Amino acid sequence: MKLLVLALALVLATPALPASAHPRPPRDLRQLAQQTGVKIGSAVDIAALRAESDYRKVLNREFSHVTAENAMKWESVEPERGVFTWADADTLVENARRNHQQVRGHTLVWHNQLPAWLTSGVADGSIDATELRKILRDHITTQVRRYKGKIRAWDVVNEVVEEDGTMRQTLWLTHLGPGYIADAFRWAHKADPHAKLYINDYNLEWNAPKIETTLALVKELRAQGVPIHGAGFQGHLGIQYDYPGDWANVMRRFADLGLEVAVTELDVRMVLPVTPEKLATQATYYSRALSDCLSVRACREFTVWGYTDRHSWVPGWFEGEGSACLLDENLAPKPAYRALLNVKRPR
Ligand code: 9MR
Repeated sequence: MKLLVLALALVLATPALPASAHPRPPRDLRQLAQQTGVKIGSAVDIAALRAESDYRKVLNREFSHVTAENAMKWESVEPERGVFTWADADTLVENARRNHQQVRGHTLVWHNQLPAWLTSGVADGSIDATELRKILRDHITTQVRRYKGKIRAWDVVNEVVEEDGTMRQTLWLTHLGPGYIADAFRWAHKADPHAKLYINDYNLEWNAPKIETTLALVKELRAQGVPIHGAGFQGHLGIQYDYPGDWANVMRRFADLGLEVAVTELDVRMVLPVTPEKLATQATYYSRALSDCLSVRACREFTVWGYTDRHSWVPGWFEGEGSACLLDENLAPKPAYRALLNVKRPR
């Protein structure tokens, strides 16, 4: 009894700290997003969303933002000219609505995953430049209008700058000239004036020529009054390369132009086999990326390119590499997941 009284007296005598001094660590990524104010997202594999209840459950529990990994790309939504297949994209948007997730639309103008009718028509000359411009305008207008009010942010143009800082010679640039970029943003804005419109790229975290050209492009577009609101950093990293230590500064340079920024496709691959050391290094890359985002006021979203090694583009693209995601094939959290939960917004 005496002991109990003593313990009680001790508890009562301990001055209460303000709640912010020892906040409870978040239970999951959704709570982390609430605590930090940055939405945490994942790319979504629609087949898995439909067929795998465990995948669906974890996605909807953990993530407050989603991006269709492939379902909104042009070849997915208009595989034949004039034949639209929205079912997968609709499924993602509807699942997001039911689970209070915001959506990133990915992607309106890209040089990959274009439908064959389009690329072959341009190649054989049956689609000329005037028609191509109209096709692009219709594509953007149709898709953005369909999801008006349901997509927080669109990747309007994806990967338009080369590694050496020149503009990428895509079918769009060679046939329509550089003005297609401003046009794309204007058409998207007209179709949904409230969506945030992004330019998105990889290696923008560290590659100086790409960074400078992209900044100059954004500056020029803003000067012309083009509705561009965000810069997306894909963030396809690997632990065999140094972490891009200047990333937060690069984000700040875009923010200084009046843009919001986002991490849009983060993953951190490794050369297999997996070892505890590699997983520990991977965890530091993930948590540094989140810390970088949280250190920049304009960083609004932190999205990973798939959350489980069960569905990741990495092994199919980089021979001998893998294990790039936060959760393993069985949806068990890896050290990187736990590391994220411990990241705090800097004061
Ligand atoms: O993850 C996507 C993969 O399933 C597709 O086969 C691939 C085709 O190009 O695209 C992948 O996603 C890419 C994204 O759309 C744009 N940035 C790079 C991503 C990884 O390649």
